[in-house]
Amino acid sequence: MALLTPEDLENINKQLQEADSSVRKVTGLDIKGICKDFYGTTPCCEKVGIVPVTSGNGIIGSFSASLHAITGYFGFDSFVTDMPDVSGYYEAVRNGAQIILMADDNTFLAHNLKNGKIANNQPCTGIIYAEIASRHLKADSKDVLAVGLGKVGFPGAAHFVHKGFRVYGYDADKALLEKTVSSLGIIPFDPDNHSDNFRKFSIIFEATPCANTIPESVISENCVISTPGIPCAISKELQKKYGVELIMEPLGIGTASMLYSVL
Ligand code: NAD
Ligand code: 2YG
Ligand code: MG
Repeated sequence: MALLTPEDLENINKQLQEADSSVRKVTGLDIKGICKDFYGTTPCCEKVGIVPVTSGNGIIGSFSASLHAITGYFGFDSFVTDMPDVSGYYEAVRNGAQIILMADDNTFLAHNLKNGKIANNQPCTGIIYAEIASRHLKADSKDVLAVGLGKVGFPGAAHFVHKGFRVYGYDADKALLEKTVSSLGIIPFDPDNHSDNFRKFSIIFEATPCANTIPESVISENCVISTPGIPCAISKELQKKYGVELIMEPLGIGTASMLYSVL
């Protein structure tokens, strides 16, 4: 399980602004615009209560503060509770929170107490990164390479399939790849094995906890790499060499997806 670190969350506002500008360049809409269009919701006055959680590996420095900054960035009124855990939950509800945001090591949730809707970060992240990539205005086809088919990657790959894309998928876990090929009907594709169906892609979606998972040979000039996976799937050198438009941000895009999905 790969947990966020305070270093990942440094300058979260700047990271969000940069991600927003890449999303705009690729799709013509900003992150808010995509969420609004995709979920068909708009925030009005929902107050968000952010509850720090101490269980497992404990509180991640600046996690709650980053969520506070992110919710503010997307126009939500939010507060972080003084107390963590159950006392913090009680405090959030008593202080008028309509939506609760909280995470332990395994689950990061958004729960709208008014309408009962609940969201999990992993599928919401996979789906929104796939949705952004699917809107690549200059894509040369509806073919996409999906690398990493786990808790974030699977729902992302499924979203592309649902939108009518031809999905080439890869996961280092062969059993998982086989299972996904049969459940989603995607095409198995090994980026490191130059077999018959080897080719380049103008849309790549990546959701692994590893670096350098996208070899140079699959990258088209000016392709979009939409990747929630941390650390980055591709080196700065390759990004520059191929004019890659990178959509990558550690927490905010996925959180926006969760929030809009529970409105
Ligand atoms: P997971 O463990 O469920 O899935 C990761 C998958 O990647 C696994 O199936 C694994 O076999 C595969 N994998 C590992 N190395 C690979 C390689 N070299 N090539 C191909 N596949 C490989 O993890 P997850 O919950 O899906 O999270 C994936 C990543 O996304 C993590 O880095 C996590 O921290 C990150 N994440 C980011 C955000 C965000 O907002 N940016 C949100 C949630 C998760
Ligand atoms: O309240 C806290 O400070 C901690 N209990 C938060 C723990 C979050 C753990 N989860 C992760 O680090 C991520 N894999 C999921 C967060 C989504 C964005 N990457
Ligand atoms: Mg994110």
